[in-house]
Amino acid sequence: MVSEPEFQQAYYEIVSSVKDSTLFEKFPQYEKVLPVVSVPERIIQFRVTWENDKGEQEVAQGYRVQFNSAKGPYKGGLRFHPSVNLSILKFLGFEQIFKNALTGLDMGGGKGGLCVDLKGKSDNEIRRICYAFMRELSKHIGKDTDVPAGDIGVGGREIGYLFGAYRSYKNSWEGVLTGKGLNWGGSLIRPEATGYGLVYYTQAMIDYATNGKESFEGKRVTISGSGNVAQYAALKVIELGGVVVSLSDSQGCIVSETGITLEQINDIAAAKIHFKSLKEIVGEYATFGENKVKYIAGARPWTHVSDVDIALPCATQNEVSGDEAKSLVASGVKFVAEGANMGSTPEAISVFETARSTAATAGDAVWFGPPKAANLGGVAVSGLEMAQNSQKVTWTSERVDQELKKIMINCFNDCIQAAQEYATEKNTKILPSLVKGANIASFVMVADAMLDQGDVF
Ligand code: NDP
Ligand code: 8G0
Repeated sequence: MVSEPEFQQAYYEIVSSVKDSTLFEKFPQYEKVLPVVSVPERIIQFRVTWENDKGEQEVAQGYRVQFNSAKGPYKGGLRFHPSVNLSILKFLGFEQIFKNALTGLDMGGGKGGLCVDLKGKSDNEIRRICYAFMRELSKHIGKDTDVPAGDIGVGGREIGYLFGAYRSYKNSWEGVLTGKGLNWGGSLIRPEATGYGLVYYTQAMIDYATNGKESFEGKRVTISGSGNVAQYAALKVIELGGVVVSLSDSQGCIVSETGITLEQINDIAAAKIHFKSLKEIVGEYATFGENKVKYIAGARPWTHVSDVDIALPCATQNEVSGDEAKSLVASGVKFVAEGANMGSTPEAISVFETARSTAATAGDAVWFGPPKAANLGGVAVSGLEMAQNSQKVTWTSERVDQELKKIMINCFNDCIQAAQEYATEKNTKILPSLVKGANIASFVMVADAMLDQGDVF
């Protein structure tokens, strides 16, 4: 029986990459790391209860998975969503260990959340939920122990309430959360970082595959999601001359042949804070009257777009099936990079990886950028926020953006190097596997820290 399907999916992906390489043959000591790294150091599970606006008590299950601290304090977001359960948080926490290692900064891995639907809740209810959640979580975190941030359902507003609660319960103003407001300890570019970083990583892929001959200019890009990651990825694509042909939410998707505009994306960002659906937004905002888009209820964009060059899944896990991946390949996609964690199913990854490894030339190949590399810009700038907090300084947006670009390019190069050194595939002369490269490079970094410190013996 598969009791934790999402966690097992994430674990199996790493195991198959490292086992299907020469790593254990060259360095047998690494094999002992697998069973140890797969067990979280600690899981905290707790009751969260608050009063709703009608004066009734509500209750939900809260969690923090403190997965691995060999490389630094536990670091990773908090997800507030009705789908939250231990399997999902263990998969996210496990991914986070390896992703954080690839940033090159000193961060361990963790993830937490609350099984709740904030949609339709008033601002007062959201504040009471955040305070109630932090009443217990504050006992287990700290700036040198565990530093949470947002994730699905937890944005700037929620981070504000969570930080206020922590400060009040602990009588301490410290860098215990990232994604903070700019006038109370936040970093410039943190809201933009995941989406921008995803585009910088994809740019590195395009650059490598085309020998610097092509860029985002003129490329047609299909994006899913319409939250933090999707919005800033879309804005950066437009800035670089690309055309955003789709976005989506949990209810449906919008498709535009001529391109979703910057003004439309700004309207979506403003409306999403108030939990509006894309269907409502398209019907209510003037920018959608001027530039018509097609709304498709209950659909993901992948099978509704044509002539696309790039796909950026930015909503949630397992949102690209094997058949949808085939459809994307058939419509011309050459680059796929994941803003969402585990956006593609194993079947979809296999479609993309096969379209790379069996291609005759780089021009015919499809190249897949896995989430633990392609979306690490968010947590990387969280790491830079922690660094600024501990030095009590604020960097300019230009400096943070420069650092972000450097981190994304270093990570890309680490993935290429590890794939070329350890992957057993014969056909790496076309394009190396970034899935294998990211998994092997990050596994070695985490394994070395665990072996050095006696976590594995
Ligand atoms: P947001 O809450 O801002 O946006 C989430 C988006 O995904 C919304 O459009 C939402 O639709 C949609 N969505 C959520 N759940 C589902 C579902 N079950 N089915 C279909 N659509 C869904 O979250 P983020 O943009 O921050 O996160 C998106 C992804 O990126 C997640 O996988 C997250 O883990 C990952 N990520 C985020 C980082 C960050 O810095 N924020 C960093 C790295 C990865 P609706 O509006 O209808 O709710
Ligand atoms: O900043 C963070 O720690 C954070 C927040 C949300 C998501 C992620 C991620 O890397 O998935 C990290």
